Amino acid sequence: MSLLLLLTACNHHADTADSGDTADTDWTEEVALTTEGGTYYVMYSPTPDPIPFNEPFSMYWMAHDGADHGVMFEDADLALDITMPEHGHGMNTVPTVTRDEMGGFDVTGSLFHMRGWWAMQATVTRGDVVESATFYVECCEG
Ligand SMILES: [Cu+2]
Repeated sequence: MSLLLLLTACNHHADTADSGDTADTDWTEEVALTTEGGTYYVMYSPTPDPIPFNEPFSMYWMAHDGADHGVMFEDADLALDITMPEHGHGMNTVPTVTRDEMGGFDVTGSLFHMRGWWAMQATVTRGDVVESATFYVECCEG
């Protein structure tokens, strides 16, 4: 657990260094992405869907091997860093990540308190292989 916290801290530091320079960001909403090293194929789905404004929502995350609908790892760990890159802040809540018996992750307690673009950096750790993918979400319909 301490390792995950450290990784989250490091990622947050990188985000902070980049904040204010989002001109090159590809603001595209995806629900499935391959991590930057090609090792993991990460998917998520929110509940409710679409994510509501200023209300708690849950997510289910899955980490597969590098191929779409490949093997879902049962022994991976997931850390999320959820921020608004254009504003340099995160959420006011701390989500809880719980791995289920299938190897997926129930994430509860997220809340988007501002409209605009949010970035969810998902970092998957399995053994020595730590890779991330960043999912963008525009908050919110309605
Ligand atoms: Cu904001």
